[in-house]
Amino acid sequence: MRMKTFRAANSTAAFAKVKAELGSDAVILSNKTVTENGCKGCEIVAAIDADPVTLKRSTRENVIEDALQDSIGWQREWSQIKGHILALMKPQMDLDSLTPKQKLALEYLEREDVDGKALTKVYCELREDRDCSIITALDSMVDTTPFGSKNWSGKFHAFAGPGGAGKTSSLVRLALKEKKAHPKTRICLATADGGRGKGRLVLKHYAELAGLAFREIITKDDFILLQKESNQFDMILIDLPGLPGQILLEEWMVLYGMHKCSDLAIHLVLNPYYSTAQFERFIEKYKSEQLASVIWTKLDEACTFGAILNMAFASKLPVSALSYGSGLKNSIAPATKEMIWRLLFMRKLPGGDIQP
Ligand SMILES: Nc1nc2c(ncn2[C@@H]2O[C@H](COP(=O)(O)OP(=O)(O)O)[C@@H](O)[C@H]2O)c(=O)[nH]1
Ligand SMILES: [Mg+2]
Repeated sequence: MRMKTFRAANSTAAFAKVKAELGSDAVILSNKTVTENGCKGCEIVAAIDADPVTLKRSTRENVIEDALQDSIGWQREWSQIKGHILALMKPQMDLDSLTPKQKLALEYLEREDVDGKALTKVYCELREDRDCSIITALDSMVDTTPFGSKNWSGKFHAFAGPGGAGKTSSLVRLALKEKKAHPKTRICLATADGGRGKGRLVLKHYAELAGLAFREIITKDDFILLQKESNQFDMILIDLPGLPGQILLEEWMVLYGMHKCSDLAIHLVLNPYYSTAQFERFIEKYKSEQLASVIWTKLDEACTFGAILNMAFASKLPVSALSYGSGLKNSIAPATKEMIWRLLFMRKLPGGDIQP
């Protein structure tokens, strides 16, 4: 067994070092807060069940062999198989079995980047009933739970997603919206994204301006503390970091002790213009029992909105908010189905603007 101690500014950074050096099979033996030169940080002791002498030499052949055996390779292969199955099914989607109006709607969705899986489902619904409108067919495929204390009774809300997706700004804007609608709500903004600095400062700044509480989560000890004082708050919004390369959301939640919090909903923040392969990767990376909704951002920068339907169908998660601008005001809305239909069929943003 090989054991090593890793230190970094927070658990995310320390865990990224563990993964990079010891790989995915490393076992965490301890994970604690340490103070060095007056600054709090994280120390992880990890071990791997391999003798360094017997570790494979990093030759070009070994690297390629490992890559071929990697699970990502397998995922790609599976994704290709699914692609082939859909390609085989497509000719069987006899559009002429639909009414001209239904056919037009289906062709429109394809142009809007609705993928094969979702299109096949819509086609099957329409074929069943010639009177079935496209909205009726889509209705069972998309769900919304508008973000806000009215619809979300849980206390903890964590915002996850790739770096730059709009997690911090969505969190701040939704907190301010909630505060405006219910001034007495006691809101706490917490950041677990301390490492990079900027997101943390933005959150702290707005918390101070709006008179909201602010907490920093550097290791799991800080989350334990936050849970202990949670009866002071009605809503706790946690900003998660963009997870480095190999780190999965589920393991990150374990690292910070958040996986056991039954009162925690994770909202996945995404932009509609990522590639299909990227979305498939995200579904794997952000898989979690606690995942409760998708927040779509940067709608004002997208030119098609099929991804909203694709993700809703693939993940079965409701959409909770739609963001359509970078400013603080009038740029995010708790999601409703009408908004999604208007986006999908009219390219009309929740604020009323039409996308070219
Ligand atoms: N155009 C546009 N920009 C946005 C939107 N949401 C966030 N942004 C911008 O995207 C950038 C990254 O946002 P941020 O919240 O820091 O992303 P994070 O890394 O996921 O926390 C910032 O410059 C935001 O102002 C949106 O809906 N539309
Ligand atoms: Mg951020």
